[in-house]
Amino acid sequence: MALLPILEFPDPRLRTKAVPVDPARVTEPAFQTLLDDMFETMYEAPGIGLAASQVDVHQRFMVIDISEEKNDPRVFINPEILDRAGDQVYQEGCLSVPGIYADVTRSNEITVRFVDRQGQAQELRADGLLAVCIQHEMDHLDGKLFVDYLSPLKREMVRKKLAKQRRQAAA
Ligand code: QAP
Ligand code: CO
Repeated sequence: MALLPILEFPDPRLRTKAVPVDPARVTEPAFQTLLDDMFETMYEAPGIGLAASQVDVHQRFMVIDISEEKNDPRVFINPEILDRAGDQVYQEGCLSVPGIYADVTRSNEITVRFVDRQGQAQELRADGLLAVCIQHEMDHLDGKLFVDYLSPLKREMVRKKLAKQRRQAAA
């Protein structure tokens, strides 16, 4: 097991559009180890979701665990949203934008098709926080960050705040 470095805004690599995973590769040891390393990295942060893009792997998958007890690990490979209903506003954060939180409006309920860590096709109806998290992580796979929903001025303030945080951490 290993902790993976997380890319941070405004790193241009976070803008990469991820390519689909070959489902035949999912059960290979190298891919399973990468999933374990992503869970370890997410739990250590601590976070509730981590997309492969955030650890500089530009393939379409993510790990999520929204449970309090951190005992409900979920893997979504090649996710696709089949259906959406309603809107919800949630105050989001992101391991790639540390210390920044902002309200984002997303679908309240989604139906998502994906491949699980056993390589099996699945369909899931999700709402509430899980639905938010899936949509947030799927945005990463398309090179999109939650701060992109903010105005350009607010996004610039976020960039400056992160630069200052990094300067102070280094000093
Ligand atoms: C995405 O985010 C998400 O700023 C996952 O200093 C967020 O795990 C989906 C984190 C909210 C739905 C709702 C953020 C940890 C973790 C920080 C995360 C930080 C330390 C964010
Ligand atoms: Co994120």
